Amino acid sequence: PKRRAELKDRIRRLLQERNAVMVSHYYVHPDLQDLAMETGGIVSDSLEMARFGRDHAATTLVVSGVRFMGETAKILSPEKTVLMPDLDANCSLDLGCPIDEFSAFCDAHPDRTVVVYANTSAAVKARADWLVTSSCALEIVQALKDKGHKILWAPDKHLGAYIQRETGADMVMWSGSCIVHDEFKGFELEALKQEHPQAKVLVHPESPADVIALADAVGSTSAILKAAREMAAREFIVATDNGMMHVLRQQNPDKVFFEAPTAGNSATCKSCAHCPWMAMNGLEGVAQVLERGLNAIEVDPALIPRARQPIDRMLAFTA
Ligand code: CIZ
Ligand code: SF4
Repeated sequence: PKRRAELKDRIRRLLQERNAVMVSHYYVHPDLQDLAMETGGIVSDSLEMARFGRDHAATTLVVSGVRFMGETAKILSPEKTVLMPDLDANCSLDLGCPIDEFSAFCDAHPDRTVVVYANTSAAVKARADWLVTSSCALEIVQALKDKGHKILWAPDKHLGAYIQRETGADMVMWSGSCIVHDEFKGFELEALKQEHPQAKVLVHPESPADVIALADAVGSTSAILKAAREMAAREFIVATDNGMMHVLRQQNPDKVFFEAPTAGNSATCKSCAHCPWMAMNGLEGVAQVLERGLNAIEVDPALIPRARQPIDRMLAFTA
């Protein structure tokens, strides 16, 4: 605890010295969430992280999250220094959608509007017409469908299938998944619901269809937070990364939150639903990168103007 307090003090001082601000995702360690809030930064989903980073006056952004979040920040603010605690923090959706294969997929469907999830590389974004996150994907695809567009969707197959069911849009899909949300299990969730019959079930749409089917509310991290605040229930079962439990409990001290079951979730393993890449972010890493200016995210300058187009469209749509 002493070491933790020292690290936090050092980070506070370094943020000031470096004219830097912290931008943390809901799935990283609670220390990094709390420190971001205390020091004038933000804890949020990737959409709001991107907007905040773009609009903030700091010249250095410290992005605690995964690689695509740092890259998006850099694409929106090439003049800022974007530091990440660990450059190896990646994402199975990004890794599962390499640009060469994705480009060939786009070439095979030239008549379709290309909509990609934020969890992708800068090169994939540079092939896209629209970027979406889970908090705006449904509205954006609905708007495109209403204008007569046929969609090419990548990379998350569960989120894509959910959006297709909800909007009826004509979509061809890449077959990626999130290793965290893909592990939630419908059968076990049904059993947990029976143990807690009053509990409302909140599900992130990167989860499999049989898990989504059991939900009382389906949506992005921000939608899950809103549902937890607004629903009258006292108990909730939550199917998303358990990093979210911190802010859920902070915002709702009188309510009880259970983690939805994953394959490995048992009496001995209560916290399986946690992204191993998000977990690579820590106080030590933040202090080190600020101290030494390490781990600056670089994006090929030749890609930036094109990769920025779909991001700007999304930010304008959701403004
Ligand atoms: O699962 C993720 O990485 C999420 C929820 C990203 C985001 O858009 O905040
Ligand atoms: Fe990627 Fe899933 Fe980790 Fe999010 S939780 S960064 S989607 S692997």
